[in-house]
Amino acid sequence: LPSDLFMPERRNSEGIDLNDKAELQRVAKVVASDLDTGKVPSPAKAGSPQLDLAADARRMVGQALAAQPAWDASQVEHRAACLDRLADLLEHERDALMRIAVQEARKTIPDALGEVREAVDFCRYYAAQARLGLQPVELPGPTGERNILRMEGRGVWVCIAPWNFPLAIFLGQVAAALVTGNAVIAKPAPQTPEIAAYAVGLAHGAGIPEDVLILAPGGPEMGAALVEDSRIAGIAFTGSTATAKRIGRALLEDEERPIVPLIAETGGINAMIVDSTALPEQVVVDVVTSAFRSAGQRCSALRLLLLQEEIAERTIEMLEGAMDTLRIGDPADPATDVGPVIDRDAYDRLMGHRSECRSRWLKTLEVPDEGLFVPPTLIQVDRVEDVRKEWFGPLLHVATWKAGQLTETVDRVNRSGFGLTMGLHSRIARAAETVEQTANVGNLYVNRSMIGAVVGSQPFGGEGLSGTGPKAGGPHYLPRFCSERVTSTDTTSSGGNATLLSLADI
Ligand code: UN1
Repeated sequence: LPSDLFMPERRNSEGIDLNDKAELQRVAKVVASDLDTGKVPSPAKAGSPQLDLAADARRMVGQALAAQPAWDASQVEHRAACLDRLADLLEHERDALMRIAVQEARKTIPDALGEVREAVDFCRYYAAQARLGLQPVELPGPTGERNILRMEGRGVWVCIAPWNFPLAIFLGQVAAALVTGNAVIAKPAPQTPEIAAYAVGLAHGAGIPEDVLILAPGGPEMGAALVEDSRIAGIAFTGSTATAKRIGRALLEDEERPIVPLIAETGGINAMIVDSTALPEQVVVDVVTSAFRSAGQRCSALRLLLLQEEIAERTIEMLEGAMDTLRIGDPADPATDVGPVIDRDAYDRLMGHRSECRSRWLKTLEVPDEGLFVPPTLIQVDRVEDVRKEWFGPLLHVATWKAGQLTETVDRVNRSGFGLTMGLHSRIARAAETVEQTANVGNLYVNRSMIGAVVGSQPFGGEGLSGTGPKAGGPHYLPRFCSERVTSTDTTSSGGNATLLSLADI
């Protein structure tokens, strides 16, 4: 991809120059000026009663259906330019967006900054990809006919976003569906409606018609009502595996209904394997970042650390020391490393699991009394198989493996059925090759942290229970939102041209 078309503005793996303390302080001041930082915002209400909801959903789909053909007929360049303008507006509104991300999603300042940057990157990247890949192409071949392949919008897409990337993933899905010529009904997570509303307002300001992008705030009932409408042409969903399966079932249930694509990006039980040749200091930094940054609330985050027996004790000791340096507290304070979790449900679930494992804690931390802070905790487990669920928070399970059992260890991780991210720390090239060949994951990270995939360079998404692909922020994402249409025309003088002429004459 020519770099003048797209270059993420990233200075490290997440684009945040964390050493630029002055910039972080400046941003934090702006963010804090409008925050009542002591208060925990209450989650948004689910919305109107069920009946109105179904009618609302139908009305929105109808509205979008009516608007989509004109949008699809507009030039790719026009739609891409809208995304570029949206990226400019997001940058212009960065401080306001960060403020909402801190308040509503409880993001730390560096995470809120990363959130806006990633949203900008998605818009610019998909604009660039659309300009490159959505033009009609003539396909060569021996047929003696002219064959034109066109990529067109499919119709109305429903995009359902998670609360953990309420701007970046929300807009990433929406931008991809829009630039490919679809109308979109965008349903944010019920925990994060405000940042979505702000973003949709900016998108309209960037020239995307209001009927082409419609915001549908609400809870699971709203999602279900939209999915049930057989007129929709596709669903892009990021969230839990269970919900993705429910959506898939709903889409296939009705005999009469057209078969439409579901793009799902779901969870994982992400493991990092560390062998005895790994550089201990780097391992510690990367484990702490991968497991505890964003309070562990990323689907890419590390859940299961697998240490080669020989180095287990020493690594755990170092990790315990490193955990003591984590600052847990108010997300609006730029010095904070770990903020609260998203809501009471998440808190109760995580604290329940943590209590059940009490006898196996290797290390846990003190947290502020008020607010939904889950103490970052290291939990010892005997076997890979002991972690059976994705625990979406700052709880890290640790097990050991024996020298000579690298392939078997990867196989055991694979058998969970999830396949999102995996990490490897090793200085042995052969080990990296083995893991690369054996791991059934979408994103493998070698000798680095497991979070912070960069749009355009590190397309993100999993296998198996972790999702359907294609990878977000990668070169194969946009085509999945399109219908491919091929027109084959006989161009010989005795063939189709003559027929077309005489038809035109009639
Ligand atoms: C998610 O948490 O839903 O690599 C995805 C990362 C992010 C993607 C996480 N860019 O950490």
